[in-house]
Amino acid sequence: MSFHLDVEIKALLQGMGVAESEFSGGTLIVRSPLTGDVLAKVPEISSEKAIAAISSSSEAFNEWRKIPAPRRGELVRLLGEELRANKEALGRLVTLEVGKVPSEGLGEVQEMIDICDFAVGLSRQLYGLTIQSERPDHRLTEQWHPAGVVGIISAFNFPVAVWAWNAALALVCGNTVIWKPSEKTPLTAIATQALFLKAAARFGAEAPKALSTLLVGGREIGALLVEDQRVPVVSATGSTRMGRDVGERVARRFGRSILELGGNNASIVTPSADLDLTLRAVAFGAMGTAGQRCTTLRRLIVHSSVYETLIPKLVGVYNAIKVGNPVESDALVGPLIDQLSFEAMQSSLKAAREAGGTVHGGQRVNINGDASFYVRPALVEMPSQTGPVLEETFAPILYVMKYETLDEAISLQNSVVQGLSSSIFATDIREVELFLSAQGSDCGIANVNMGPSGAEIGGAFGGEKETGGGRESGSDAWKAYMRRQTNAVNYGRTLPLAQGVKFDV
Ligand code: UN1
Repeated sequence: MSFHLDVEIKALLQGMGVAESEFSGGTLIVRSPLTGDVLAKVPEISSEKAIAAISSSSEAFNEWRKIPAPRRGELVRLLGEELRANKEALGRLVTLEVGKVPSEGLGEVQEMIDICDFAVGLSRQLYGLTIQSERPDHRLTEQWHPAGVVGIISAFNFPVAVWAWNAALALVCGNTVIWKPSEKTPLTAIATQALFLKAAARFGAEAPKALSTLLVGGREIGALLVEDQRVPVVSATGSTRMGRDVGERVARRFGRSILELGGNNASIVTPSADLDLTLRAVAFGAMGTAGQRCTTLRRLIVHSSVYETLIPKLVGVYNAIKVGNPVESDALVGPLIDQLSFEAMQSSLKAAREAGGTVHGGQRVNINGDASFYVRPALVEMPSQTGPVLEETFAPILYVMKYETLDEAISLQNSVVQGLSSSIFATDIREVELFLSAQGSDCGIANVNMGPSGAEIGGAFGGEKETGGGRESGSDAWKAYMRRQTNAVNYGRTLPLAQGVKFDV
């Protein structure tokens, strides 16, 4: 092998300020999907220590909420500086731990930097409202207060950006954060926490010790966050199965959850589409990140008049795309995260064949031996939207179907249980506007002339139906990390009651 992953990992982590004891001698074995090699053995936290960490975080909240929001923004600005200074190293670590191609590894860190910038500006806003009171000499307003400890449960595929979306907002809002990363990606989390601690040290003593806490461990550690009354907000990214469980348990104790769950994202290609642009967008949307984004394009709904032009070309792109180890080559498609993911992909392809689908690609490619799982992305022509097409398989499978009328296409796109992202390829304004109207896409994200993935941080990110309804990142997503308080003030000398009620004692 031309590179030594464990040696490089050690140098990267130490370069970002991580002590060796944090990634060696532990029980959580971390493998690189690039080669299957063991990268590190990370110590896991015990339940007792995790419960104590929740206590420390609640105490830290009592201090942090007193700091003015623009000053809290300064800490997030420093975090953004640390991320800028360490972009190459952290991006590389994302590539080694998750298998993302280098530009996507770096892009993930850029997304963290962007949300820090966004949150710094937000720290001087967090606006409330003034509302007209129905009573004389009264003032009615609404203001936003921090919620408390925010639990963040993140998935392997965006191992650090999703933490940053949540943490940057939560921190400027005056909350403390506790992070339970995916068991598959603790190293990028440990590095990110080290960078946070550097920023906090530069910020000074106003930053309480337990402002941001990292809990490396299994499911039972995540469950502690989900069950604990002292964690009023739980933000969880992952499968619908996980989210249904988290959502129910958090709701039972009247906590708030922000859920980012499965996607089964479709694009509609209309007769007016620019087919060259469509081809490139579909390639990135469906094969980028080896199909392992929640926003990955999974269903392509193509008008019958352009099907015969577009699909053979697309199959050509699928045949030509370079699959490989992105550290050793200029491959655009890296490995799947692990064997389970490979098996899930193969079983979906089998089900697709049984349902009458014609499969192009999808076979395993031997790049770095038996312990890594590289595949050729699969394009599957389906006679109808059935079987595996209705499910999210977290792998590069694109199901392609034909349609005749736009109403039929929109109805196909909407008739799955997931509702994250969607897009239309069209230059006819009527088609575009219908797709964006109330009768159009039912998803949280609806794009025009681009694929469904690769959202910018400035917009609210999230989806409807079994995607969970949460919104993170831009727009007014910050409100989910705060509690709203309505304030009515009587500055007169009488006591007029609302609704004209009389109660003279
Ligand atoms: C995810 O896959 O968990 O829109 C999030 C995108 C990225 C985020 C994806 N900005 O593809």
